[in-house]
Amino acid sequence: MAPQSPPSLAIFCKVVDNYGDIGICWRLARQLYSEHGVVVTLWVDDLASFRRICPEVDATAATQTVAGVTVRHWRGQDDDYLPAEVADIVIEFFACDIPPRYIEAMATCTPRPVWLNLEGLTAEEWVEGCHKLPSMHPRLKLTKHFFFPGFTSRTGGLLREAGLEQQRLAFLAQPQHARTFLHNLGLPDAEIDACKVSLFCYPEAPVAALFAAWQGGNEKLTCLVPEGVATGAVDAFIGTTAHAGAVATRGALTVRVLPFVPQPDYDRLLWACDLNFVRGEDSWVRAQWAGKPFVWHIYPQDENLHHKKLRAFLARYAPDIGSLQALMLQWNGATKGEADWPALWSALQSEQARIDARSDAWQAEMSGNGDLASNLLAFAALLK
Ligand code: TRH
Repeated sequence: MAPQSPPSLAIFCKVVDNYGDIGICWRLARQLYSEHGVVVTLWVDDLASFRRICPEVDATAATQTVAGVTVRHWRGQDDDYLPAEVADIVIEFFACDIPPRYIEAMATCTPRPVWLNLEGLTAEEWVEGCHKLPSMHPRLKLTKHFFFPGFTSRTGGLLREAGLEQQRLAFLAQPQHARTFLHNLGLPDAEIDACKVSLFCYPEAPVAALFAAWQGGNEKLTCLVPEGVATGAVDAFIGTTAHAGAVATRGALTVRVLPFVPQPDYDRLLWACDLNFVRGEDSWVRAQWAGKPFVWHIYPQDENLHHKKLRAFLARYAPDIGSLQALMLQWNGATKGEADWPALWSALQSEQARIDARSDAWQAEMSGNGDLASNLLAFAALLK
C-alpha cells in the first residue's frame, strides 16, 4: 500500500497591528510542519512585522521557505497570484477574509478542503459553546468551522510545542545558561543577580508609577524592556530617547532596553526572569508555559470589553490570590481610584510563594488539554 502523503495546509494571516497575529500564525505553521509533517503555506500581508520576530525572513520576497514552511506575501484580495492548488486544510486567522478567488477554488475541490476560522484566545465561558460550530457559506457548497483556543478540554487548548517543557527544564537546570543568555543581551553580573522583571505592555500601562515604586523599594530590581515598548516612561527614566543597550539606575531600579529578540529567545528571556509582564495573546501564553509569575496587559477594546475578558481569566487563574488580581486589574485600568503602587507591589511580593505554586499548577493543568496544533489536526481529520 502506498504511504499516505501528508496533508497540505494554508494559513491566511492579516497583521492587524503589532506582532501577535503573525507571532501566533508563525508558531502554528512551524509546529504543524516540524511535528506533524504537514506541508504548510503561510500567507501573510506584512513581512516587515514578521521579520522582527523571525530575522531569517526576507521582507521583499514574494515566496520563500523558512523553517520548512512556504511563506507567501499576501498582497491583496484580488491580485492575480493565487495558486491553482488549494490546500487540504485552510485556516483563516481571526476571521481575516480569504481572497474570494481562493474560496471559489475551494468550492470546486473534491473532496472539499477543511476550512477553519482560528479565533482569538479568551477565558470566557461562551467559547466552549462556539468551539467547532459550523457556518455554511451563503452561496457555495462550503462549510467553515470555528476553532477556539482556550483553557479547558472543551476548547482547542493552547499552542505548545512538544519539546518546549524539556527545553525549559534544560535551560533552568544549569543557572549558567540563563547567565550566559543575559550576558549576551548586555547585562553585567550585578543586573543579573538582582530580581529580574521583563516588561512588555501597551502604551496605556501605568509604567511610570510602577517604576517609581520599584525605584523607592528595598530590593534591587532589573527591568528589561524591549526597544519601542513603554517609550514614554522608559525615555523619561533613562533621560534620553532610549535604544537597545540604553540603561540607567535610579534608587533600587535599573531599567535596561533590550533589542527585540527572535521568538525562541523571547521564551528564554521569560524563563530567565523572576516575573514577566506580558501582553496581547502570544506572549501571554508563553508566560504561562514559562511557569513563572506574570502580569498580563490585555489588548484594549472598545467599551472596555477587555476588562470582562481580563476578569474571566483572573477567575480561572487566580481566584484566591488577591494581590495578583489587584495588581493586574490596576495595571489594566480596570479598577477605579488612585493606585498605591508600592502597596500593590509589596502585597504581591508577600504572596510570592503562592503565586509561584499557582504558576506551576496552572502549567500542568493546561498541558492536560493537549496542544492546539494537535487538537486542530484531529478535528480536521474528523471533518474529512
Ligand atoms: O504584539 P502584540 O500586542 O500582538 C497582538 C496584536 O496586537 C493583535 O492584533 C492582537 O489581536 C493580539 O495582540 C491580541 O502581543 P503578543 O500577542 O504577545 O505578540 C507578540 C509577539 O512578539 C509574540 O509572538 C512574542 C514576540 N516577541 C518576540 O519574538 N521578541 C520580543 O523581543 C518580544 C518582546 C516579543
